[in-house]
Amino acid sequence: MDDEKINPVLAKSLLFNMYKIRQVELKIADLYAEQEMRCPVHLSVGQEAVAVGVCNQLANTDIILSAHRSHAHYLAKGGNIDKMLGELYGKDTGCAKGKGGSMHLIDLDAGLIAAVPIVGSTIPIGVGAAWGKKLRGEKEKTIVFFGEGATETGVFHESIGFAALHDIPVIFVCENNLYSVYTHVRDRQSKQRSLKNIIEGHGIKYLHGNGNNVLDVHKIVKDSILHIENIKKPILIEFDTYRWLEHCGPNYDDNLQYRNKEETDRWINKCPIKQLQELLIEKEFITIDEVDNHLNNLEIEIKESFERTKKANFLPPESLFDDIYSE
Ligand SMILES: Cc1ncc(C[n+]2csc(CCOP(=O)(O)OP(=O)(O)O)c2C)c(N)n1
Ligand SMILES: [Mg+2]
Repeated sequence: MDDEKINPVLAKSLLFNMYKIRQVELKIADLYAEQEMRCPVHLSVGQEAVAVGVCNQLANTDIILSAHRSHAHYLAKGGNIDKMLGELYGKDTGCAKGKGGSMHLIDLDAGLIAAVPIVGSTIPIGVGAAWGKKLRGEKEKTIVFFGEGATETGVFHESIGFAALHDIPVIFVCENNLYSVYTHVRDRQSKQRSLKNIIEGHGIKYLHGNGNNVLDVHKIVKDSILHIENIKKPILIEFDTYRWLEHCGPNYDDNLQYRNKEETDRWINKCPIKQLQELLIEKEFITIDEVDNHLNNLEIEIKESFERTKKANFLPPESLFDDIYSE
């Protein structure tokens, strides 16, 4: 990890936000078997650095879009744990009143304007939202998160072309975790395919970074924000990362044999949280006691949030048709 000129306050805030996401998701994994969360869950354990490195420098009014794997993006963007768990438990405390579930988080207060599990589907929505902002002269930023699998959809290519044509200042963030469900990228894309060439072919700036190094992510995104503010054109950043757990669900999936343990272990070793924690302890920016204390408080906060959520109500059946159309 490049430890030159680390801002300790920033680094601690990045670390604490990654802890929060990791702890919440591990608790979801832990309690999933109780079958009270009745929606599928796609956990981001191992991928926290991208969400945090990007969202830590966004304002509340900046907007993000996500897909099926959206918990990290929502929490990193300032989303509320109760409102997220409410959604997973289908309770009226959820950010979509429990009607959406894990794959349809939406919370305008946090600037998450859509998370939709149809792969690629939020990319044109993000481009449209950013275009609207441009036409209205609004300065808030628009960031669209998607996996490398989404770059194989037609709508991704149409959206990129449209954003380039109209100089729409949107930041596309591609989290390349090598897999789309159970299929490795080498079994889906030709050897010659290059996302960089595709993007640059449209005249869009392409950047690439280590998605397990939150300081790197933060720096690249900071530069990208300056780029879109100055040049007022789109940009795409591809981050390499890895999900530790199964594609959908709370478990490790070594038994499925579509990826081997050596590969998984290698990535687990590159844990974004462990790397930053070790660096900050070594630099004496944080002490073990401070870490333990923070993690204990976090555990209590999360436990209480689960307890409140379990006790919360479901919406009454007669509200089924509410909120379908905007008033
Ligand atoms: C249009 C469409 N095709 C297929 C699926 C089934 N599906 C759900 S998630 C997923 C994998 C997407 O991979 P990627 O975009 O790399 O995201 P990751 O799961 O790795 O975060 C697929 C194929 C879907 N939801 N939508
Ligand atoms: Mg993927």
